[in-house]
Order: sequence, then C-alpha cells, then structure tokens
Amino acid sequence: MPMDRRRFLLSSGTLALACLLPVPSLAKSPVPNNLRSFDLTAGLASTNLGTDRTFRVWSYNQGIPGPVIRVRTDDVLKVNFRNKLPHPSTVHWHGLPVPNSMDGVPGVTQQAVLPGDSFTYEFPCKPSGTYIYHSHQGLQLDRGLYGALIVDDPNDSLTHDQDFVLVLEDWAMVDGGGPEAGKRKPAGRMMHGGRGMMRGPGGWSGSGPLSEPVYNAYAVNGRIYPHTKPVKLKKGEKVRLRVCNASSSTIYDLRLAGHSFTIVRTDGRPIKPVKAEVLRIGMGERYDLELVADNPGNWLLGAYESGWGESGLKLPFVYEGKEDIKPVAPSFRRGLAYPGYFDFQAAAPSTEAYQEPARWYRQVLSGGMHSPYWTINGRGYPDSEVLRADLGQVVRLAYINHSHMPHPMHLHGHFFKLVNPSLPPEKWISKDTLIVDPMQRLEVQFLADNPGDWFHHCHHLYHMEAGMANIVRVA
Ligand SMILES: [Cu+2]
Repeated sequence: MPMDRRRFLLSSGTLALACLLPVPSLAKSPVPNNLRSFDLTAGLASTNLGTDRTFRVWSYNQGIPGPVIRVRTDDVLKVNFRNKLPHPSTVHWHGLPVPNSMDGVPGVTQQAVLPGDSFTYEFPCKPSGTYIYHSHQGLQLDRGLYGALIVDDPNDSLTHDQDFVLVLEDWAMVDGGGPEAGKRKPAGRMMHGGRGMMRGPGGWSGSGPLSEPVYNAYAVNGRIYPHTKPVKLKKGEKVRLRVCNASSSTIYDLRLAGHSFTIVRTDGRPIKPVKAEVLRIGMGERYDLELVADNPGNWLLGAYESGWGESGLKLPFVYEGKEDIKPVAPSFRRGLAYPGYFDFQAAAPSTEAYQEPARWYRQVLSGGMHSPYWTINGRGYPDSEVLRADLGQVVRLAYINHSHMPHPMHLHGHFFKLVNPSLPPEKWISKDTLIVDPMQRLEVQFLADNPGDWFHHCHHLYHMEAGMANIVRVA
C-alpha cells in the first residue's frame, strides 16, 4: 500500500516529472507508466434496447452502456470528458481509489462540468479489478450514463479462454425510466429487488416525489431478452464473467441454467474461490466469476423475480452447434449454493499488521416507511454528519439497518474490510459496496489513507438522492 500511495502522489499532476524519478515499484515492472487516453462524451441519444420501441436516453459516446474502458495497472488513464448534455455532469470511477480531485462527485470533489464544457480526468489505475464508471450528478445514472472500467494486471497469470463484461441495468420500457418515468412504485408495496428469494419477502418502497420508477425491463449490455447478445461458448473453455450491476434500484439473484460457477473476486478484490449456483449482486457491486463450459446446450442466465418484473433479465449462453435448441431457463429453489459475504475470505491473507480502529461511527440507516426521505443517523445529506478521520487512522463503520429495504452502502476513495468475527482479520474480504439487509447490523473498517472529502452513500440511486449519504473527511 505505501508503494501504491507513492505512485499516486508522484503521478497526479506531475506526470512528466514522475517518470524521471526512481520509483521502486517501477523498477520491478518491465513496462513503464503508459498514458492511455480516452475521449468520453456525454450526450443525448436514443436506444431501443434491441426492441422495436425507441426512447430518449443520456449516454456516453452514444452507446448504452458506454464503451468498456480497459487499461492495465501500469497505465495512467486520461479521460477527456466533454459534456454535450443540457445539464451539468461529472464522471465517477466507482471502486477505484483515485486521487480526490479525480473522483467526480459534484459539489464535493469538483464543480460539475457545465453544458458545453470539458474536464480532464487523469489517474493511475490501481489495483486491478472490475469497476464501473458513471455520472454522479443527481439521477443521471438512471438515464444511461454508465459503463465498465476493467483494470488488468500484466503480472496476473490468467488462464481463461474468454472474458466477458456483463453490465446489468434496470429500465422502464415506456419512457426509459429514470427521473422522468411516469410510473412510480406506490408506498407500502413489495418491490422487485428486495431481499431476494431465500432471504424472505421484499421490503417497502418509499413514497413522495423521489420514489423510484417501476422498471419493467432488465438489460444486459444494453439489450433485453430475447434481443440480448448471447455468450458463445465452446465445450471445455474456461470463461471469466465480469458482472457489473449498474442498476439504479435492482438487486439481482442470478443463476445460469445447467452450470455452477466459481466466484473469484468481489468489487475487484480477489477472494478464495467459492463455488456457487446463485449470485446475489447489489447496485454498484461487481463480481468476477469463472465458468467451465462443460455442459453443451443453450442455457439462460436469469434473475429471480420477486414480484415487479414483467420482462426479466435473461442472457443466453450458447455452445457451438447448439444455436437451434430452445434456451433453457434456470430454476430457482431452496437448497442451491447461494453464498453470502461471510462465506468469503481474502485470496491471500493480508500482510499488514492488524490495527485496532482509532475511530468508530455508528451508521443507522432508516427512512421510507412514512417519509420520502432516507437518512443516516436520522439526517439527510447535505445536513448529515461529517465522519472525520486523520490520515493513516483505521476507521470502523457499524451499519445498523432500521429500515425495511436493503441498502448497498458504498465508500469512495477506499476499500473497506468486512468485519467477520469468525475469521482472523488478515482474511477479511475487501469491498467498496456492501448490501446491508433490513434489520441487519454489519461492520466494516478501512485505513483512511487517501486524503480528501469522500462521498459515502447508499447506491440505491433514489435513496441517495433522498438523503442517504454523508461525507468521510480524511485529513
Ligand atoms: Cu438504500
């Protein structure tokens, strides 16, 4: 970690100079820092999600999702962002611990980029993993402003034959959903994307102007079934699936018919491989899965429906020569291998000495029942408490969910470790987004090693906009 930090400091702003300085981590690497430039333009576009209905969206480079940005850990990524939208916008690099001024949160880390203006994001790409980039302005993500960011480690000895990025998104087919969607979920009804099939029924939706739209289409890489682009397999192949949940308010339970898979990373961080038949993935979470193509056929990856979906998420996995077979949907039943966070442990035990937290913060998550507001400790952003930490301190956050909905809590600028009382601390998993279920208490802790004001919030977009956010100030 100290070495990474050093590269961060050297690289930001003084790139030319940094290249001339002896940096220990570079000495080991055969390839020097590469500056990789991308142009990313946010603008108005239209999409049909593969169907015959067209509606307006906001997108990056006219695509839904935006282009996959793929770089290496020895790269410095430079993104020339242009805002051609009629509203201010920013780009956030979800999960990647970038320098604070590059984090893309309007009013916190930068002024929003005005219509017609540009902004240059530039940062080192560490560590390796699967990330998402998206607008952090208001509800813009729900209009289509998101894409995948993949960071490869050139020293990784990856053995898979194919590598697929699957970006999941919830849509309302009438008007695209998002802030202008006409249909809203009523208060006090069960919602799709609630607690999941084996964890009991769903929660309650909010009431008031910020309640979420009714989604009726679930897209993979911008297309809905049967128009989704199939994953094509050959028997015997080993496949890496990078699943990114860019949805605004949908948690999925995913299963691939005819197969189990192995979970190898969560939020970009490697874990000890875990066999699974169902994957639960919340908004903002990413999972890397390994799949062995050992069962020729035409199989669907599907999501469990808990009440609202009219057009469920489905994606065919088709073996060579099996294109004409009718696709088989997965069945969901009790007793499937459905690992949770406490079944995971770090791939390699941490070598850092364990530090007791210097600061503790209770984070009570509530709202929704009789109020349009969602809060942390009873307060909504921007009136919420600032969580302070000195640079280098370890901070413990104790989430206590007093509401009836799950909240995927996300911290910017850092990975946190999930406190797992049944494991020694060096085996705790690292994440940046963690689902806290209704009435559940979960604790995380992190080393405050990235200075600045960092946004910390629920990744349910409508909860975030209704106040469930605060600032972590590392100084
Ligand atoms: Cu939430």
